[in-house]
Amino acid sequence: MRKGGAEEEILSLLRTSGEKYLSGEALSKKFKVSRTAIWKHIHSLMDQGYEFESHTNLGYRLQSVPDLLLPAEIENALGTKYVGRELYCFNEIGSTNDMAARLTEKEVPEGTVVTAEKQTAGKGRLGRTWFSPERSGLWFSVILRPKISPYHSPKLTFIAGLSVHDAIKKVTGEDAELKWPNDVMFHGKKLCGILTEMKAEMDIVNYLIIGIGINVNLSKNDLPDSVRGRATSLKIELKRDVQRVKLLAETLKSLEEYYELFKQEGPEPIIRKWKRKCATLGRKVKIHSGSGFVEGIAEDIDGDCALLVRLADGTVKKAVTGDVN
Ligand code: BT5
Repeated sequence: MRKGGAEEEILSLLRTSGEKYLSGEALSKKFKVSRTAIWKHIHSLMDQGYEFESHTNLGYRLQSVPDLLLPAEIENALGTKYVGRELYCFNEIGSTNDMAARLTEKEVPEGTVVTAEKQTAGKGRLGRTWFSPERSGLWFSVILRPKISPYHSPKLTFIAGLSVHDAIKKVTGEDAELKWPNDVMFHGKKLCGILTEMKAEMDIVNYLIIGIGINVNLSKNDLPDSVRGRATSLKIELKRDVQRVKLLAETLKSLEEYYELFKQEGPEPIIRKWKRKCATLGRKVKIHSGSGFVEGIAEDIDGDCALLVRLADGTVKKAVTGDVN
């Protein structure tokens, strides 16, 4: 679903006219279509969740907008230069990361964003499932083309984590925590997961897809038993709904800012900031990876975004990826 045409322009005009009614006649003159066509557009917008006051003599007035991931709503809230300026919004899709990968086969601009109200095959790392129920979370992917070697891709996962952290702070006033390597936690439970995928040659990334899943307005029953104990949502924790469109727009804005910072100054400021928000450091951890596990105290994060763990025998082991318990 792409943004489009007369309907969006009618909406935009009604949005800016605030309390003022706009008559069907004035709208039909402005957009050079019949009054019936205007009426149809208004009804189509109502089907999408917009509410209008209509008055026989005065016309239409926009009353409320839905908190849905609609191009017009996202665009209206966006404060970015290029991230999210090209938008693909779906009601239901397998995985936004997979769709983003398909889009890169065409020439899409850097910063293109794919969103979904629901994913039927949301992915975590290593082929795991990411539960993505309808209209309650933010499930989206951002396409970037950094001129970096594949080896540096974890830094983009850090950028995404920080962006989610900052957006949550801005929208709710609350501090989330970052968990190495790819989670955002809230009150000790998983609120958001990040899946960075890429297409690369030996020493250069062709494109990178940052997939972000944030549990915004999910209630406890929206998640299956298998994750309920370890997962949470902003709504569960704050006991109120949080505006998804606003949170998405803020996340994209932070992401663009951190990405620009990364391009100008390299990874150090990102890693430094990430460490300050990190809940993993200083803790006893057990890191599971394909090759077994490492147990010790999480001591630091190095310039490669790897976790440095001090083992019981005093040696330090570098973990590049894995799951922390
Ligand atoms: C992640 O993997 O945390 C990455 C999740 C990325 C999801 C986004 S949504 C938009 C984009 N499109 C996609 O298809 N994916 C990305 P990992 O660290 O492997 O964690 C996966 C594990 O988290 C699962 O095995 C479950 O235990 C748990 N989990 C699944 N759904 C969850 C949810 N909604 N909230 C919290 N935990 C969940």
